[in-house]
Amino acid sequence: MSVSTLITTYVNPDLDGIAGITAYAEFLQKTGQNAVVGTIDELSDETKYVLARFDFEYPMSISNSDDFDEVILVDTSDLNGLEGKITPEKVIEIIDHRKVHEADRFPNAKKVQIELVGAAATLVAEKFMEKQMEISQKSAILICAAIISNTHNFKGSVTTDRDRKAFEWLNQFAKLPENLWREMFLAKSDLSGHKLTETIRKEFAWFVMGDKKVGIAQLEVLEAKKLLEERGQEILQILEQTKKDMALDLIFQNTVAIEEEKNYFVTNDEQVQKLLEKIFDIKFIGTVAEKPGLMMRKQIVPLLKVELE
Ligand SMILES: [Mn+2]
Repeated sequence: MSVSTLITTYVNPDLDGIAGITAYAEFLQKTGQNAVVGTIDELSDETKYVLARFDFEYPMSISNSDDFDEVILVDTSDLNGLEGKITPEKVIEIIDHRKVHEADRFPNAKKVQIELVGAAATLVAEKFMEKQMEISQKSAILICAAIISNTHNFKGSVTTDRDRKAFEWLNQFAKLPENLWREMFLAKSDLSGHKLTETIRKEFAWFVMGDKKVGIAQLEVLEAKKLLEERGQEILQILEQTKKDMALDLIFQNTVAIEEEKNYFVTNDEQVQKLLEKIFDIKFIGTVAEKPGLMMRKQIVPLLKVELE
């Protein structure tokens, strides 16, 4: 019997994960290996937006890894993000781009590529580039969009030359519309009504650091300042409720203000405020502190870990 291989990413995938698994399945197929793309739970709104924008079909939805012998993970390498739905022993390969990871919790992962580029999808693009292999327009568009999203249109501090090079190469195939980045960021800035709660919950992640369970919400928006002025109280309430629901010790929100090129940290937890003030040399005024530059959660986590462990 032949071995069935699943390519997947974390539960509630974002665009980087979807781009990575779609393109990597294509790469494997072109090199004579078959693997099935499957995703668990709902795709992020941004992913849905990009799929609809280009008339792409959704990847196959699955509940867990039960029907597969082997699993390849792209854009994830920790157990939390998989929510118990992927059997760690089945994972044979990992492609990811975060400093804090748990690749060693997957005992059969013989191939592990973890490199700190802006988008995990960049690592997949490089596989095509190395072999000078043609890539489909669909995979090229998805990876380009993922790079734009992850690097905040190349302004975020996660951006590397490798992301820029991959984007340039891919765009020959993708031929992206000029203002796609603005379109994409506008689409994800719509937090009207209860979209605010939904988005915070969906984009939420938590980590164990020392003896603390730390939750970090992350919003990437065009008009962050306005959002915080108008709905700051609501955000604090959502954080408070999430902290209770998930039995967290510490919680804060990383608000990534794409146009202002700033981060706004939001929390009423004094211990977190002190920690963030120390790490970033910033000052909380009330429940908000601002920091120039665009920093993603995955860059904040290692710095917090050093303080807490
Ligand atoms: Mn990613």
